[in-house]
Amino acid sequence: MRIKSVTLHIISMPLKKPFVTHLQKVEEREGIIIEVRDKEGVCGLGEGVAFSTPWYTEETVKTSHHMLKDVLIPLMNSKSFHHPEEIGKRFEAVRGNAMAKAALEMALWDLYARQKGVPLWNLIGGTREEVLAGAVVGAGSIPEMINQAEDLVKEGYQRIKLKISPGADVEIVKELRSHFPNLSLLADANSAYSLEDVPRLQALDEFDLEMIEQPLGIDDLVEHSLLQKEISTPICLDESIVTPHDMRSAIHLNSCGVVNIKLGRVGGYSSALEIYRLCREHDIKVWCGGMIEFGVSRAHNLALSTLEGFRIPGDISSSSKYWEEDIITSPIVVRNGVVDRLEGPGIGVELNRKRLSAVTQFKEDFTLDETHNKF
Ligand code: OSB
Ligand code: MG
Repeated sequence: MRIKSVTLHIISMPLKKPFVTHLQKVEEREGIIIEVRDKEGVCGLGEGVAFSTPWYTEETVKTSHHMLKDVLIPLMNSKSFHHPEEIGKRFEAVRGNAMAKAALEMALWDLYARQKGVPLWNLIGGTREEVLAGAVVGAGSIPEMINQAEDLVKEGYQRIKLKISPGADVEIVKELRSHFPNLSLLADANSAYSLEDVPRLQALDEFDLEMIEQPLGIDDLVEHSLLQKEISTPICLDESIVTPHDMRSAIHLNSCGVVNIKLGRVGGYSSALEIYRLCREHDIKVWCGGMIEFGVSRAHNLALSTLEGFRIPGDISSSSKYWEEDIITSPIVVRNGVVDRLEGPGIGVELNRKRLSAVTQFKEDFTLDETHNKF
């Protein structure tokens, strides 16, 4: 089985309303949609989730495009491979650039599952029929955040994540908790704090947050371990966990009790599955993180979240949370805080070609040397 071509679409779509964190206000989402096609015309889909600017990680849409075009797609020409796991391994020869790697690797997993005629969740060993979904409230004034949370709770979400930062934290969490005494709440700081803020973070302990996500810096595995000794709220790592090696270090240091796994951040399925296995072995809880993504990445998130260990609702929202119209033919819909797993082959969604071309800014086709790239 051979890959015949790869098509890359750079797209851009406005969000229904801006998504605000202390680092960035996202109003327009650029992204990369990848199609990998075999000789029979079977097509696997992937999505690059880097942002336009490097506020969340160091990657951008432009660096991902460069890596895909000049490094990763050409790498597929050089040797035959039999399973998408091997692609993950081959990409280890390239430093960093997890989101670019993930975009292509996801598409190859999807293609492999479609060729076998099975859902991708089945191929990776998923068992959950329903995926647990939660939604995120961006930073804003307290009344704005309460309103957003009320709307989301009305829509059926049973877990709400609040974006916080120093000075926009204790009051917010206190007010939201008193408004929603029984709601599952967590706070995501996107690395806004340092160890000097321990008293402020301790002040959050009384509000019964499920966890606090990435309070400290990306490289702060040691500092997170020190912080966890000072606060009772479990620490969940996001930005700090990029590789299985990071995960091993975090386990060794007791830096967290929870990890949010994002396919893009960790470089795709091979790495995500290894991080998942490590967490299972060491009793670290996991859930699936979100990236304000389009339907292709949402469908991949659903596949990943069918794994037995994904017992905490993820940042998995309906396509309609951010988009007037998604780029897939059947948008993702969350009902009563769950989404049914998708039963079609691969990730179980198809591109809405009309919508895709309406939002495409740039498109590029790569024809591969079929004599070499054999599965
Ligand atoms: O830190 O989890 C994060 C969105 C973009 C970049 C980083 C993060 C987020 C979210 C999830 O919080 C938003 C979503 O996809 O619903
Ligand atoms: Mg986060």
